[in-house]
Amino acid sequence: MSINHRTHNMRPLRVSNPTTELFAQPPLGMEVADLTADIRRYFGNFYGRDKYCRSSHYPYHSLVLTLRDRLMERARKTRFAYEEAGVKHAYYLSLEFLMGRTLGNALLNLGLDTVAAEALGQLGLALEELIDNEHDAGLGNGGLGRLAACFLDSCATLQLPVMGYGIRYEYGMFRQRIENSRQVEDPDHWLRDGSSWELERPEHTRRIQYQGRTEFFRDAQGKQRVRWIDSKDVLAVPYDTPIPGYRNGTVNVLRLWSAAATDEFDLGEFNAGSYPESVAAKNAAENITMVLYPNDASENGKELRLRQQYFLASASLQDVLERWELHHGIDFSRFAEQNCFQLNDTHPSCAVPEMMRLLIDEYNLEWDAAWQITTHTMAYTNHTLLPEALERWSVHLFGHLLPRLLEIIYEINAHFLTEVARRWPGDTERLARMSLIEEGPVPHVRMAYLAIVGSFSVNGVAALHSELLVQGLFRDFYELWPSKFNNKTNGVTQRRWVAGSNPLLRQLLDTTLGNAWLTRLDELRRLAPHADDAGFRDQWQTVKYRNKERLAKLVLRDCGVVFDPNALFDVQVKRIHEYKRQLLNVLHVIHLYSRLKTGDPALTKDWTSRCVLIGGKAAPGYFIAKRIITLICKVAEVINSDPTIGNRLKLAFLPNYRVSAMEIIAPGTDLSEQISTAGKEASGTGNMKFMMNGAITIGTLDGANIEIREELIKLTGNDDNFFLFGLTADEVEATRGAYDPNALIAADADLSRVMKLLESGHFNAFEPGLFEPIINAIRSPHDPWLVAADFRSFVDAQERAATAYRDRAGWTRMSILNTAASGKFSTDRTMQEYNAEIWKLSSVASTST
Ligand code: 26W
Repeated sequence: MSINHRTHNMRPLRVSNPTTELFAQPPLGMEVADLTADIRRYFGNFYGRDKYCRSSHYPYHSLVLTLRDRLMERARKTRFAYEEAGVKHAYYLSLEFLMGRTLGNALLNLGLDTVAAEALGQLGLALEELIDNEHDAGLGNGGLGRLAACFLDSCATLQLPVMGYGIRYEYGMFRQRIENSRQVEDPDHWLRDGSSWELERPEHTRRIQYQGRTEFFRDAQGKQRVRWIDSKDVLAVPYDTPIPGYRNGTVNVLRLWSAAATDEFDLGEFNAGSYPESVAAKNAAENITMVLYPNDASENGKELRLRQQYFLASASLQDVLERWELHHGIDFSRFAEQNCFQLNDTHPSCAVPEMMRLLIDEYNLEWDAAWQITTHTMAYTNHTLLPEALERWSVHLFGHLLPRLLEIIYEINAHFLTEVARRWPGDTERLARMSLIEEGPVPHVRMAYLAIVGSFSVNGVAALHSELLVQGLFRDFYELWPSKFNNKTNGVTQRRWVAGSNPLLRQLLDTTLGNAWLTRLDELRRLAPHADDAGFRDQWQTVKYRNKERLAKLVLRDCGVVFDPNALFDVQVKRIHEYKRQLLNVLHVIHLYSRLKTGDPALTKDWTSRCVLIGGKAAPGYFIAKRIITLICKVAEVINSDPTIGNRLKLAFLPNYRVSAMEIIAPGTDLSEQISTAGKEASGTGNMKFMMNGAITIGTLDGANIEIREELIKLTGNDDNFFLFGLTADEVEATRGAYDPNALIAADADLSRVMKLLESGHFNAFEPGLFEPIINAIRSPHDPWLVAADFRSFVDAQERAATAYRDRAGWTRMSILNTAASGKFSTDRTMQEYNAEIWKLSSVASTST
């Protein structure tokens, strides 16, 4: 039984005898001469350019195609190796893959970095320039999307059969400009010049259904079945991007789906005599993958977003099921042993009912068999505790767009609630609480509950977060199925976040420790003894200083602010959100400013010069977050233009924070701001990038900060290497209802002075009332983020940091120890845990390196 999909603009390979002869070829050379020959051929013959070509565009694409050839060769070998070994696969389903740039990472992982630099040199080109001109693939909002990208790097490095499935957005995360101290969003048409890394695979096009209705029918065997008819269909065309492991011959695949109209879609309209309308309809179909939604924490309930989610889930499942059918026929008895889907938050959770639909309606399985397979292949990762970020879809919208899926969800719910009732007879409140349908005037489907019920594993992304999930949000489900719940603390890949972004540190680590840390980050532990070696500290400090110069250059170029590399570089970069408390950071900066302005020498005698950098995007509809950006910009203007302040304090807002900016920022940072209200940041991953690069954290006991601090304590036996402050998650909860920020402000002279400055209009001379909403938020007893509550302890921690920085040897020691203790935060460790406890895949060595 094969799924009835039509393939469109497909160019099938119809060779009478498609033997291996067709693709048998000797491996491509990896020497300088091999690269120059290929680059020349692409430049001159494929692109047809010559000595008159002045643009770096063609040399860049010629280099990329030269590398892609080598990646494709390895991707094929890797696929065949997996196939021959007959191993289980995992599929990472994610609406976001925040890949950033690819060139530098591909060269590093292929082991071609020096060879390529030399080859280009011979051709009169500078590799660094080509790397710097590459556009970021910004197909993600923030942490969740970048995590997916780091996961892929680690899976390929660990030689795990893992494939990424996502959406090929035409427009990625918006580009942020600051105009008149306000965020302005520009579209990011990253595909305008095409991406040479990807390969279109039209032969694997899938058909996706929307709308229409369902009907019962009897099949040839007289069995009652359901079909989904009169639907408006859209095609999903896959594009594959190769994901190389670190120098191991393995190349996995990230498959991104792009929407295309079907042929009959417009034909129908055309026959009805409305050609322009038919072309418009075609456009509407292709709109599905046009743009990434830029909300990182609050769901907005837009129909197009649900279309995207189903598009990804359906195309990816069809892809996997059809490949299964090709190799195993329609016997699905071993499917769950061989396949696993990891859902990156609830965004792809349509996969649960879609899997049921495909197995039952398309492959004719019985409900129980289909449910058995579904619940043994799906695993769900939660990335947030914020209630406003939990996805719910109105039943009405859901039923209109995906009628067959809604029926299936109702049936899943009926089976599920029967199980709940058996376990807790008569507990009707619990039934209502746990139902997949939230009742009310506008009933909703609860996507997180759907994901939990449909999965065999549910995990949070840091120890505290996983604990809070089972105590709070998912408590009822934990009582029902305690063994489903587990923790997988996040990580980041050291290949991109140390080796690629911090070449000077890479060099120092290599000469000190050898290069095993590139695949076993725990090796960094061996740095610890060197922290007591003055000569080594000098080398470490020199590396940091050079990286601060590089960062200062970026700040000057993009903010027009001069940062002196001798000052303490204090950095907070992440999405702008109230719970992340950029506001607390600004209040501290205002506090420092007001101290300097008193002119009282007692207050400023041992001053530590400080450069504060803040960067991040606000969701376009998030009013208060945008106003916080304006506050940062306005405070920066006042401070930076005040000659009495001079170099003692600088503040800059970095526009358009993105992956490639972080590659410059993390290595040049001294102090990493991780200051969320405890219990709100699921994990954080920027905190890990900073730590690996030798920054010291100032942070609350939140997310992975807790584990960062624990690793430092384990390594050193003390907690001297982390600037801790703030209420704990328990204390935050206990404060609710009894919070009086105005009393706190009145009782604290420093905070009073800061609020007075803010309220006096000092930072908004020509726009009275501009910061009223912010002032009100701080003074509100309902402020969920408790900014005023943590001010005192934050300022004290900042003072400890400033004092510590004045002792350069001591600070450098702390810096080294932070890098030394960061081994746990490699996604290599994270992926090994997912694999050992959830996926259970075998690693398979590829035949080439
Ligand atoms: C429905 C819109 C939407 C979109 C994205 C809601 C929520 C999200 C994500 C949960 C946002 C996100 O990126 N979360 C972050 O995930 C990281 C990786 O696990 C964590 O390190 C961060 O703490 C978490 O905020």
